[in-house]
Amino acid sequence: MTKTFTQHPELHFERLGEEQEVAVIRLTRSAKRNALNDGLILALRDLFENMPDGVRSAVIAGEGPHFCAGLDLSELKERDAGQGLHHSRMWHAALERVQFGPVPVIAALQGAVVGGGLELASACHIRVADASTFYALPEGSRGIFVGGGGAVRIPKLIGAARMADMMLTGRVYNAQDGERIGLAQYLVPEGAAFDKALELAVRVAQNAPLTNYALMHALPRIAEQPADQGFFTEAMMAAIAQSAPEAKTRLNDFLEGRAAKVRKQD
Ligand code: 1HE
Repeated sequence: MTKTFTQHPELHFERLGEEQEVAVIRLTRSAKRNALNDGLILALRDLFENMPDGVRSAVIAGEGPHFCAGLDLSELKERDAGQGLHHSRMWHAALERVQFGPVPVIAALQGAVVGGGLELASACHIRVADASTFYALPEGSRGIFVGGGGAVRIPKLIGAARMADMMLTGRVYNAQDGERIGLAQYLVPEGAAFDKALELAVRVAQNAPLTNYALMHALPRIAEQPADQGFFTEAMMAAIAQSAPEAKTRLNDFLEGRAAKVRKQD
């Protein structure tokens, strides 16, 4: 069955790479600092649920000087408790499709990565930040709370104490400190985040699909299991991965000198 998603005017989609294997998804609402309104959140979900066949990794980026200013505050009208609950659950459903979707996702960050923008970034598997990046959770000062999964995902990156500090005091982390505490895995010069993210996405796309699946779907679950169960789940996943024909081909390639060695990086 051919998958199709509905094109959204503020969510640009294209495919790059020699085999068009990398999906590039760009928030194109720079006049509003890529603030995420309900339409954009639903479009993200639709896209990840209907990612075209042949895509093996993805990059999420924001147009303009900022990655994403978070929730579109102009839509934050009076909601009763039930509506607020469903709104948050809508974000959860969309970002769950990013984190546990079809392919690893690399976020290319610059400028503001704030509020729901940080929640979106934290649902991605790799974050590449350029030197202009800054991170904040202004929900604390807006009288609200995170609602896009941030309370679950952000403490896994930086710990609950640092997240509480960001929300209680309005602390803003710059790019260097963000990388130091674990908000991003890569820090690159200003303007270089997209190219680095694309380079990584091309590399990630070369992995065996089952390995990428294990890293996206098994690893985070194993990390949450008690050690005894985690070891067991790891053994099951290892057995499944190594029995795939592609794993056997790759192992033979190494043993017969056709595959790259691990080399020290400069
Ligand atoms: C917006 C938004 C937005 C900008 N919703 N319209 N997020 C925040 O609390 C962050 C709010 N935004 C900012 O602090 C700043 O806009 C930025 C640091 C991101 C960028 O500053 P700057 O000087 O480049 O832009 P600007 O002049 O502040 O904004 C340009 C326009 O974007 C302006 O609209 P305009 O019609 O006057 O031109 C802004 O109103 C608009 N804009 N950010 C709506 N967020 C699932 S729960 C998640 C909860 C949250 O994410 S709360 C945190 C929300």
